[in-house]
Amino acid sequence: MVLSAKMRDALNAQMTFELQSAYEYFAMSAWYKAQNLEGFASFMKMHGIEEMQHAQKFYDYVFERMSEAEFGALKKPKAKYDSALDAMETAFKHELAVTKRIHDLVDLASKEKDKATEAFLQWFVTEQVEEEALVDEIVQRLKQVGDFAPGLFFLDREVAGRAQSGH
Ligand code: OFO
Repeated sequence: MVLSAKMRDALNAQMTFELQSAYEYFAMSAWYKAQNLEGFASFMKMHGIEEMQHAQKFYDYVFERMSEAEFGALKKPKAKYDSALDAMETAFKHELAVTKRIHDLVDLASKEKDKATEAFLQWFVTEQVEEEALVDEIVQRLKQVGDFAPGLFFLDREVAGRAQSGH
């Protein structure tokens, strides 16, 4: 069944937002790299790649529903942060915004009586719980470390391991 125009536009907007998320995380990765924090840089790069895969899921789904995918414009991502913590807190806030958007999409699907889209979105609902928890955990660790440089170096290596294992 073809998507309703409202549902199609909302899913396309989310596809663009996922690409914007990737863009923000790649820019964050570049900032971490410039600070010689390679572990955080790879973590953010992996996160950016995941966001591109999320965009791909929306893209494929819109086609599966015999509707047209439409790309919106991307904004220039933020390039400078005050600290490793500032960048990670920004990522956390961004994930909260994603969660809100996904939940709004579920509400719209339910209003449109679109059961298939509601089911499709459940994967994202679960994924957001995981992503929020993961980024929050790193924010909390960064808060514990504070300005203690050796602690930050240690955490950077730990986060590098996370980026490799994907968790
Ligand atoms: Fe990090 O989230 Fe996509 O959906």
